[in-house]
Amino acid sequence: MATPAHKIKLYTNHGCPWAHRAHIALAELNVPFGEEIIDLSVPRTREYLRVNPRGLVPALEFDGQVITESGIVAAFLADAYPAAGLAPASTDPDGPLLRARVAFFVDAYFTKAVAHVQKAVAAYGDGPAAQQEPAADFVAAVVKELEPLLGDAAPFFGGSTKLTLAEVQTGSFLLRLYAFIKHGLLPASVGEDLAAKAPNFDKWARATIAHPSVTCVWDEDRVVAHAKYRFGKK
Ligand SMILES: N[C@@H](CCC(=O)N[C@@H](CS)C(=O)NCC(=O)O)C(=O)O
Repeated sequence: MATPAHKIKLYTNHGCPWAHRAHIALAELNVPFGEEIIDLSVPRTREYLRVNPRGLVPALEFDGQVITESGIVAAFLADAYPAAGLAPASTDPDGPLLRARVAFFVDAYFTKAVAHVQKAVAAYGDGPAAQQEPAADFVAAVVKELEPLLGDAAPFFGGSTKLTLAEVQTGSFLLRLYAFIKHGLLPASVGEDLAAKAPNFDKWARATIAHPSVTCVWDEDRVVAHAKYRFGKK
């Protein structure tokens, strides 16, 4: 479908993990694109609401067509540029099954695990004791739901040597997870327990967050400082 001639513009904010998904996909596609940074600290302009009536980032303009919702944007880009190999075509012999496996993995991370991390980080200002239960629930969810889906043939999903939609969709959240452990926003036990009880996940996640396409718009100091300000003791 796609040729390098497509006109692509991303409405984004580099601090947003959802918009970050689109950046990871675009970095892997290695296609030129324009970007407009949307200031999320003020009401959206009328111009932006015309592009995306929901007012959120990301929004992708592709040859004048607007696509929103980060998961849909990422999947669209993977489909529009099949040669980049982010996802097999659904017409490939194994395509439907591989796509279903990736979709299930991403769904499991976001429906079973992420809420526990968010709860633990939100309890940062209440001290380590308040973080213990949600932190342990997160590790338990990873052990039960994610670890069995990852072989030890990392680095990337399904033993792939290059990023797939699984890493595109989770990478920005994994960056935050490991940065928050490193900077004390999450208990150190989360890192220790992941390494001990979910070694495949830990290996896969560490490979993912080291990938240059995943770190493309990542500003660790800024994200950590913002989280400490937002969730620290008031
Ligand atoms: N489900 C959306 C979530 C996007 C989202 O929540 N973006 C936030 C920034 S991280 C946003 O635009 N917030 C602006 C607002 O709520 O006014 C997606 O995946 O694209």
